[in-house]
Amino acid sequence: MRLSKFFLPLLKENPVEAQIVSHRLMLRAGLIKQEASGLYSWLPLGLRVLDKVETIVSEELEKAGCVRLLMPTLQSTDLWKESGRYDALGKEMLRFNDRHERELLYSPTCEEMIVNIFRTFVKSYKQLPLNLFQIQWKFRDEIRPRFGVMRGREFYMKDGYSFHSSLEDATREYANMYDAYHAIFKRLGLTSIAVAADSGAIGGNLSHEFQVLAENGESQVYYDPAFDDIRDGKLNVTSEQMRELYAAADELHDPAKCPVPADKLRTARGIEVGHIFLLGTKYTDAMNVDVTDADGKPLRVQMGTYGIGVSRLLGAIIEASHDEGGIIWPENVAPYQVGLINMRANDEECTKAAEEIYSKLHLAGVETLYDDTDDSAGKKFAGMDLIGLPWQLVVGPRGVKSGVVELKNRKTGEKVEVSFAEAIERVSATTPKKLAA
Ligand code: P5A
Repeated sequence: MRLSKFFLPLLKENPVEAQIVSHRLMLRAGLIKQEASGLYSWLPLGLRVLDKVETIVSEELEKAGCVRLLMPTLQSTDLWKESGRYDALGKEMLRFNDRHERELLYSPTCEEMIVNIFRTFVKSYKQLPLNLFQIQWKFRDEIRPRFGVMRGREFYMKDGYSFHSSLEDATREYANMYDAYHAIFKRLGLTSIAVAADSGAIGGNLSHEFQVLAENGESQVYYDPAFDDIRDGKLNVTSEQMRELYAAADELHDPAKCPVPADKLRTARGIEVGHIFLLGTKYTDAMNVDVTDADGKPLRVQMGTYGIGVSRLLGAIIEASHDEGGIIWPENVAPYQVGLINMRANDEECTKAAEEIYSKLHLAGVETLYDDTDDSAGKKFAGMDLIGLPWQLVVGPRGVKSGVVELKNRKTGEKVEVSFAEAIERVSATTPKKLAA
């Protein structure tokens, strides 16, 4: 993409309304624009990252055996009256009437709708287990939207729902999702800790929040120091061993029952990027959902539900990966892999070299943002640092004469002078490959 043709409104000044670094950087780097409290437009650069996060979440879930579908953002309130949750979400749930005076709501979550889809089509235990998910906009009229996309009113959520013929099988799937979530967050460049949590208005008897530790997190978490060693690569544990380690959200932490001695216990702030729930029969009881068992008798269906804050993840990734200059995108979610800077757009030799490198990067399948504008070098460098692409490739008049360009790694700051061919080779070597189907 040529910057001269792109739409990248960067802000020079720190926006006053942004209290935390990720919100500030998302506004300054032209990723989002606030439209009203808790409502954001996704500008082209932000949308590219959102798409990449969505793709990774979707690929990993399909790998773990889940099947994707899509439900509408609006639904009738009838099903919520049936489930008994019509009043449970109170003012967080946005309700309104259509032209026929039928009451609708903007989905804050979709347990009722998916259960209704399930009972329409699935009649036999032989069709189980089934794990369906969507990635769709949700609306919750949060009392205090803040920190940009971190706590929005409209936000993008991955919501998954699984159906089982026994509680034992639902518990197995809960563990499967627990592992899939760790894999997802790892691929996004994040380390997550799963903490025992309260299941709130969603319900069920067992739930875990996936927390990414960050100073600006809204949650307080308590955990075994072993998690720090796992994060730092000093300790390797199996998924079963990890699930045995103590980790609890604020509301469930009980010092009297905590097996980790007080002087060893770690506490930190965290961003809740995911939340899984073992539901049991809460919704299938309320909505009367059975399948037939092997003897043709009715069998009550067991469920689990699994959420990921897809839009919130962008805030979490930036909180975990930035410096004074701006964002540092992990390769897997970077909107482009390389920023190609033509230092002298009015110099014929320079432009010829930059154009040639641009087309070779394109042929090599490397997503490139090519700054072909006639802005000053200083502005170009600051802009590239701010938007945080993994690599910067600088084409200047001096280097072009001797056939070299400067390759800068955004994360380490390391700069090397290399031939055109080597620069292209190095950048394409780190370009994320698509997951094999
Ligand atoms: C699980 C999927 C649920 O809604 N039902 C369907 C269950 N869980 S949850 O914990 O309430 O939400 C899932 C994840 O969504 C993100 N999230 C938010 N992101 C941005 N702004 C918000 N206001 C917001 N509310 C929830 C969180 O990451 C949460 O874990």
